[in-house]
Amino acid sequence: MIVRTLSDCEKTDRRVATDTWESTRLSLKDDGMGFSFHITTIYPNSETHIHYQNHLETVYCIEGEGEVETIADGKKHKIVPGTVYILDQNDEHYLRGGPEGMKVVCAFNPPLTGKEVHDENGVYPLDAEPVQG
Ligand code: 9YT
Repeated sequence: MIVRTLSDCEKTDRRVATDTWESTRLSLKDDGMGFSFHITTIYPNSETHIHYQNHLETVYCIEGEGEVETIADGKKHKIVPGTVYILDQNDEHYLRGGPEGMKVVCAFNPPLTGKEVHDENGVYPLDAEPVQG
């Protein structure tokens, strides 16, 4: 069994910060779980263009408020605590933090290795094929 705390992980390179979000990866590929598991803060009044073409992601809001706009259809989805959004179609989207930002829990399949950064298209490079359920 593996036991970690968020506060310990935040002090290591498991924590990654950008201009619009910061994220601590509690579990990564090398844990062998088939997914990675992250605690992410979306900064207030931010907008991030994301298109995980190589990853599936599930995101559950635990604090704050924000919005996801799916680019293919222009639909805007309000995100509040208790809301989950599931990018089952590798959906290209804008992720926006509300006035107080938002805290979310994310799971990625395939798992992130921890080294990825979004490229200019909001994509993480592929490390492995997704495992379909
Ligand atoms: C919700 C989302 O995808 N935010 C971007 C950061 C991501 N959760 C990560 O790399 O940890």
